[in-house]
Parts: sequence; C-alpha cells; structure tokens
Amino acid sequence: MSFTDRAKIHVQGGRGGQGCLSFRREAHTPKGGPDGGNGGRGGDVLLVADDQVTDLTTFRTRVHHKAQVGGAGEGRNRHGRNGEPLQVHVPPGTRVLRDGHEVAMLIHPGDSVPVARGGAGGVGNRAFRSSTHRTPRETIPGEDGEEAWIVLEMRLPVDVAIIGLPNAGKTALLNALTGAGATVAPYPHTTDEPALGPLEDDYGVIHLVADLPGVAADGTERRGAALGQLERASVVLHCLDSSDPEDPAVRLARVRECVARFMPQGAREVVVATKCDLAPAPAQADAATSVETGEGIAGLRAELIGWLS
Ligand SMILES: Nc1nc2c(ncn2[C@@H]2O[C@H](COP(=O)(O)OP(=O)(O)O)[C@@H](O)[C@H]2O)c(=O)[nH]1
Ligand SMILES: [Mg+2]
Repeated sequence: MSFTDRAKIHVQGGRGGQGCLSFRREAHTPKGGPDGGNGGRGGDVLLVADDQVTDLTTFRTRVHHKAQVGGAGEGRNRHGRNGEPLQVHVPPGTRVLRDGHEVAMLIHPGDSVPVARGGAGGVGNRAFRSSTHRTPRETIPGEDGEEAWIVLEMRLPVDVAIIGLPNAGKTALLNALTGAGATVAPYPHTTDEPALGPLEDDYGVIHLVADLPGVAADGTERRGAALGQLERASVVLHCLDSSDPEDPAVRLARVRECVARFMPQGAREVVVATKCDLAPAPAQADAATSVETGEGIAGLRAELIGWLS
C-alpha cells in the first residue's frame, strides 16, 4: 500500500495583453494624439485546497492548466481587462514540489498558493507620448505567463500512528493488526520507509494505520522520517519492548520528547507493551501484546475500532 498519491502537472500563467497602437481620429482634428491603451495582466494559476476533492486521480488526465490571457489594449486609451486567475482545486493535505523542493503545503480547506504568475500587460503607444515625441508608434507586447511543471503529492490521512524506538516491534504490530505484510527484522533501521495498513471497522470503513519509524535509538528524529504523518492521527500506539532491559520510563520519555512537536491535540496515546512472550509487560503499559502468541492483538484491534468508529 502506498503512502502517497502523486501527480505531475503543467501550469502556465496567462500572457499579458498587447499594448495598442492607435491615434485619435476625430472629424475636426486631423492629427489626433496617440491613444493606444495598455494590455491587461495575464491571470495567475492558483492551487486551492478544497475538501470536496479527495484524491489526485483527475490530474492523470488533466495535465495542462493555463490561466486566461490579459485583454489587448484598445484605442481611446482603453486598457485591456486582466485575465481571470485559474483556480486548480486539490485535496487538503497536498504538498507542492517544484524541482524536487517543497514550495507549499496546503493543509486546510481554503489554503492557496500561486504556482504560475500571469505575464505583465503590454504598453500602448499613449504611454510613450512626451513633449518631444508627439506621435509615438512604439508599443510593448504583453509578457508570457510563467510556466512550470510541478508535482502534487497527497499524503493519505493516517488515523492510527505506531511509534517507538527502533526494534520495539512497530512493524510486527502493524502487520498483526492489519495484515500489511511489511518487513520485520531483528535489527534496527531495516525499514526506513513508513509502512501502511488498513483497519476495517464494523461499518466497512477503512482506517489507515501507519508504522512511523522516525525515532532513532538515541531519541533523535531520523532524517527524512515521516513523523509529520502523526499530525492527523487520532490514536497513537506507542510500542514499548517488554524484553528491553533499559528503564521503560526513560525509553518512553525519550520517544515522547522526539515526537512532541508532531503530536496532534487531543490524540489518544496508548502505550502498547510488545514481545510479552519474552518478558512481562512494564507497569507503564496500557496493553500487553505479543505477535508470537497473539496475546492482546485481537483485543487491541477491537479497542481501536471502537475509538475510531
Ligand atoms: N518474541 C517476539 N519477538 C518480536 C515480537 N514483535 C517483534 N519481535 C521481533 O523484534 C524484532 C523487531 O521487530 P520490528 O517489528 O521489525 O521492530 P521495529 O523496528 O519497531 O519495526 C524482530 O526480530 C521481530 O521478530 C513479539 O511479539 N515477540
Ligand atoms: Mg520496522
């Protein structure tokens, strides 16, 4: 199961409108002055987070997104109208990358970011008139809009996050709860990528459980870790290895300090003792489990479903 949905799209701001070349023509004034107006600005392309949009699939077929061009200037000093901005609706939680770098993260509905500016409008010949230059014939054309290829990346919303020190049994717990089939290994840091599994409740609704291997053994945040995924979780399962001789209180504190800035407000933290077939659960644990014997797994799954439903 993949963590992210991705799409690559091309965005282009509208071209600016032409500047106009024109001279006033009136019945009784044979030599009218210059009156060519300026062109309007091209429209910008904006990305807007919209909670009616739930994934990026539409962008597989809609790749090019171009804003409206600016209107051309006209005679009688009329300026062209500005091009309408183009709003491209994306799901909340979309990351925007350009040349591999994040340029924006649209989290809440209504968040928006310009991704391609419209070109400046052209200049009409009226603007070139001066006391020494009474019949200017120069104009400046509108500028091209900015264009770019950008990558949209939508993170799937994680409902349950599994955290803990390396080797605590996070991946094994994810697999036992969801059947995700992620790699479990007897040494730390085998699985750098967060893994994801589905948990179906009694109503057939799928909740996503993620193993977030973002905390290093010394309690620092691992580079490139997806701990930000925690931000939307409503339940956080904190794995505590029962067989580890180090003081459980110290281990818990180390992990909590590392994830503190990502912990969502109001999320429920559950301390899950793992490997209870090897040693008794520490006193700090809210649940005792073993993937070897199956102890506590069905009970924890049922509790999770109760909290999520
Ligand atoms: N005996 C026993 N070993 C376990 C249990 N859960 C995990 N392990 C072992 O602990 C090691 C680390 O597990 P893993 O899930 O990869 O830890 P992670 O680094 O936190 O993802 C592996 O060798 C697992 O087989 C358990 O309940 N009982
Ligand atoms: Mg793991």
